[in-house]
Amino acid sequence: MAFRKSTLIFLVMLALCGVCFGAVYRVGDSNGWTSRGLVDYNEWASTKDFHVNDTLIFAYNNQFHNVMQVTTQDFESCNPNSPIAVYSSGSDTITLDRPGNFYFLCGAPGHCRAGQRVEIMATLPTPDDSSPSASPTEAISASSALSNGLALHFSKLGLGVTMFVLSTLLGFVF
Ligand SMILES: [Cu+2]
Repeated sequence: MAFRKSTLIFLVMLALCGVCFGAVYRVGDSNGWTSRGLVDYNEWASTKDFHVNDTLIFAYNNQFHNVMQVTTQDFESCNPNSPIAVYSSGSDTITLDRPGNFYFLCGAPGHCRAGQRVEIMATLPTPDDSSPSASPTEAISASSALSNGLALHFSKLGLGVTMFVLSTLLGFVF
């Protein structure tokens, strides 16, 4: 019985974490974070619906690139000289920890001007977001459809585990 209880507690913790983690987006999908003109990052972002607690992954070669979070003004003017935060691991995970706009650019000379910058708007999650008919993404490309699907799958997984654990819990109590 003690074993069962601790297993149960573990499962509940797991389920709660599954719910609190948001979706994960790889910036630029398979192209990653690049200055070679392969990705229009603002177009990429416009096909997504970012929420607080979602995570961005910037993947790139850190010999050539980095990620700087900057102000609106520095984003517009491609100014890398007063960043809010700098990331340079080559595989940076950044959580959207508040609602509002986030501005990222690559600080390597010329890269921002070549298009290596992205503006992300994070909104608070609403219960309506999981209904497929509410999503205004009819004409999106196949690759972004795939990542949207994955993101949706992640959040549904958390919900599924919660439902499972809750029903198991109820089975124990009654
Ligand atoms: Cu760069």
